Amino acid sequence: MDLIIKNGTIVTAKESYIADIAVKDGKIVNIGINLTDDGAKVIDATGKLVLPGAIDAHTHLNMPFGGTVSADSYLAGTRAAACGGVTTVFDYPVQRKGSGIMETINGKKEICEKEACVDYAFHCCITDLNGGAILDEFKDAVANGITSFKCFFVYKKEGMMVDDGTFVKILLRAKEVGAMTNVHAENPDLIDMNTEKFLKEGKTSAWYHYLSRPEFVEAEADKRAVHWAKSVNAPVYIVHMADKEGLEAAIAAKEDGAEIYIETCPQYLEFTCDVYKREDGRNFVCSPPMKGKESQDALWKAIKTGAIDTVATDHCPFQSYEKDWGKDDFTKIPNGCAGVENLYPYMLSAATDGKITYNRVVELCSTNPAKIFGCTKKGSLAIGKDADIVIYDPTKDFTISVKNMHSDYDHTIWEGKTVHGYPVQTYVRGKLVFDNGNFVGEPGYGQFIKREPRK
Ligand code: DUC
Ligand code: ZN
Ligand code: ZN
Repeated sequence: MDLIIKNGTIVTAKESYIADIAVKDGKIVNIGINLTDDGAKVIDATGKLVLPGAIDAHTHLNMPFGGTVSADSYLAGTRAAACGGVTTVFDYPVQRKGSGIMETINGKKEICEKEACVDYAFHCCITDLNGGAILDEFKDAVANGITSFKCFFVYKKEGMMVDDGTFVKILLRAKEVGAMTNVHAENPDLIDMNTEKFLKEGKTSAWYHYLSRPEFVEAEADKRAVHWAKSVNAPVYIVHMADKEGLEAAIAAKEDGAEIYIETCPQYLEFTCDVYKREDGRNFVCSPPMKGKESQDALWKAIKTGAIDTVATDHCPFQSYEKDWGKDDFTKIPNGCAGVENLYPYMLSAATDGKITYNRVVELCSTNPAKIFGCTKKGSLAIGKDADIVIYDPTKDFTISVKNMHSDYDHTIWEGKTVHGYPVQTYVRGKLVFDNGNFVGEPGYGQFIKREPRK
């Protein structure tokens, strides 16, 4: 035995109970009462919760975007992940016209082999079918553990958008090879129309970022994604759901038996569109933008009822000077905000406050993403699983500041937010990577997760 975590309250998606966990060679090998230590390192977790590491199923690390590159490298982003109790990140490399899927993924994998501090997987964003060759490559990608592909309904000018015909081809082929199709749903033509109008009228503050992509812009695209998925009977995973109308349409389709998964993000649960009226509103610019209170209430309701499947971050920070490019023109603000280090503490704090259960947080942030995306060794504290473990102190208050985060960005939308309860230790496959406020991991320790195809 290498490690025993004793007397903590073990939390799974289904139950909570006091027990010891034994770890050997990076795996959970036993769970029980009064386990003998056999010379293993012993951690006393009395009064603490023992949780499976979170899986952030949505990050954009080192991503060329908005005229620059997102501020967190794979090293910085995964270091921050470790310090927030995230033991696996799913990043979104973007396939460009003329490039192959594995060519795109292998480039990122090479960087991660040197830099990643936690385990990692990739969804591949498909932007061009290369005359059909990409669809042919899906099978090979799945055989190599890349079992999810993303379509952007937006970012036409950036060359990332796919049209409906392409989307349907991807849906069908993904289903055929046992993969999932993820979708960023907003309507690009409405965004362009609104943006042009506001710029002509001299309406250029961050508030107009929201008004150019309000609730309807997202709802139309959510409904379109749902409609196609239902029509061709293929699974779809809607990323960063933020609006009530689209959410309700997706839930209704799920209730009708469609295979639809819904992700939302902490920023939509915490902030409303009012942030765009603030002097520093540009720092909150991301797409889709935060919406009104009604949408936020609907998201929380769906978190509570179980209709939302996952919470992930869309972590894509930019430096202040880059956000400042859009001080007088919202279209020049690089889209994206920080979040990977705040995901688990924020959601667990909601549980500490009694809004939801700890079990539900584990389900949303660990068990469900593992199941949906085929990470069979992750997502739960059970014998045989990877020892991705977070020890959490529910009594420890923590006020988030850029000064106590572990990324490379210079500001955070979460500045000043106090969460109730905080991780004290994070283990990735049995190795301690975060200890009482300090990163103690190692770049290059993180491993690529070769995922299982869907059945
Ligand atoms: N939205 C963002 O805000 N940033 C990255 C990509 C995206 O879709
Ligand atoms: Zn997106
Ligand atoms: Zn994203």
